Amino acid sequence: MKNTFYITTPIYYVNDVPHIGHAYTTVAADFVARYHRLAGEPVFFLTGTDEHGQKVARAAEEKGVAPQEWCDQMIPQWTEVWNRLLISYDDFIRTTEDRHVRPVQQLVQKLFDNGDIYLGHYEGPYCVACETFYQPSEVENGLCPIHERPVEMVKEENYFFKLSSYQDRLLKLYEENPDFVRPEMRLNEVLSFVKGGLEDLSISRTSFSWGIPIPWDPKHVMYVWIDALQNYITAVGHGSDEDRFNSLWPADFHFIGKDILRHHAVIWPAVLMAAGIDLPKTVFAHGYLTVGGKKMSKTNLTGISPHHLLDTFGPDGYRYHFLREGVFGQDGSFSWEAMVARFNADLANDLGNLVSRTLALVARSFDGLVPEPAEVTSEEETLRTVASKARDELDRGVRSLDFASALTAVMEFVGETNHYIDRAAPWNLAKDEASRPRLATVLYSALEAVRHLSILINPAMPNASEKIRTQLGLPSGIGALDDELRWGVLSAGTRTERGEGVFPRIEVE
Ligand code: ME8
Repeated sequence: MKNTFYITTPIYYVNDVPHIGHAYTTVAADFVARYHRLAGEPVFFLTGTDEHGQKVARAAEEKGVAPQEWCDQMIPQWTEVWNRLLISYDDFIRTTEDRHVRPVQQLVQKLFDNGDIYLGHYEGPYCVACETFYQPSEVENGLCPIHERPVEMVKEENYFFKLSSYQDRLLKLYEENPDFVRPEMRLNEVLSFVKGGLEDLSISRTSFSWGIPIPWDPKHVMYVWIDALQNYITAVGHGSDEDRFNSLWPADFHFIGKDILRHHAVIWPAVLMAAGIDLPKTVFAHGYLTVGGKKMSKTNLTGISPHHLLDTFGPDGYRYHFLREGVFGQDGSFSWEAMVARFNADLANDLGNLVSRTLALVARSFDGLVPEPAEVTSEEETLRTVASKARDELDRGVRSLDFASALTAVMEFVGETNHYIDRAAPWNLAKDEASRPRLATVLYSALEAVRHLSILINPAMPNASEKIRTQLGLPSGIGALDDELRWGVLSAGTRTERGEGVFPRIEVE
């Protein structure tokens, strides 16, 4: 029985190092994975690398190294970025691993034995940058519709998968499960593509050898996508550990960019149908990060390195920006200026300042010890209501993949807490001994709000969450949400620590 929330990113080509487009998908998936874990659900979060095919083989050739060696050299550059971005993947699959190769061969053999694969001739345009066959009608002026680079003409003997015979079953799938492809705009694209008629898919190549051999005819290597898509099942035990597979599959979400929608929404379900395997629940295709109005990509020399942004914004500022900016699903343009402005406004001025001023007030008036609150007023009641609304909105936002709303709600809670402190003016209360009980209540409530925030920001900003919790004198780690998000968990007498600012302002030269 499946009991685990299973989410995936694409497995990225290792022809080059990661850029902020790859990180966009991966950060989004990590945010969702971390939220579900925080909510107490078992989670399996998979990422990895796509290592076969012409694109990778050519990159290796240009550098004069063998393809496997090239892949091995690239891996640390990918994992380093994921580590810096605090990506909490549970597994990292590489398609050159034996645990992937063997089950892939078995599955393809099964499709061949069942009569879903036949030998034929392919002739047509192919884009190596996206490793995709196109219809001549899709190619304008000899250029790939995605990469706008020249396609190559391929003419060879290939094995074909009978994709065309799945057309009706696919249409029935989209009709019966409108959530199979999201957002709706992408579903409509897929529907019109499939209704336009499906051609059988060439699934092998003979003109180069960097791929998984076709088991019954090893002069052919598998078309890289037929191999790559199966990572989602081989990583969780398909073909090696059926009990494990049944406890994890089907995936709840495949997060992808819209460039690889057809592969995931058409080819993948058809292959699974042919193999008699359950289908994933949802393929979510987000839009492009654009630079200067075009899809940012290494191929077009507009790639921006995550390291560059991490050096300035740190992992929390980085993650927050891409989760909060724009609507997940649509295209969004990247700009350095917007990133600095949002960091300074939301994180340095609002959240960072809330934490540091609250702790400064507690240090000054109570020697850094959490005060015992006295009587509460409607002001504190309101703050509690805002806290619980933020929790609900975060939950709703993450589950519906509306990340901007989820984080807006959390930031509104930050703003409300700042207003609460401004209205209560603890700096005035501190001047008068008779106001001490009121001062204790106000600072206790501010600390409780900050403690709640340390939990609510955790999936988006894990390091900042941990830093704030340390400053509040809390032990590391967050327990069951229902217990943690009760008001009044912070014990009076706990020693707080004024550490360095959580989000120092970024000064623009
Ligand atoms: O396609 N904006 O790998 P890939 C947003 N190996 N996201 C972007 C982006 C951009 N400008 N550029 C890239 C492959 N991405 C295959 C996948 S899966 C079985 C095989 C992200 O290295 C986005 O998720 O070209 C996109 O789908 C993916 O990187 C493509 O990565």
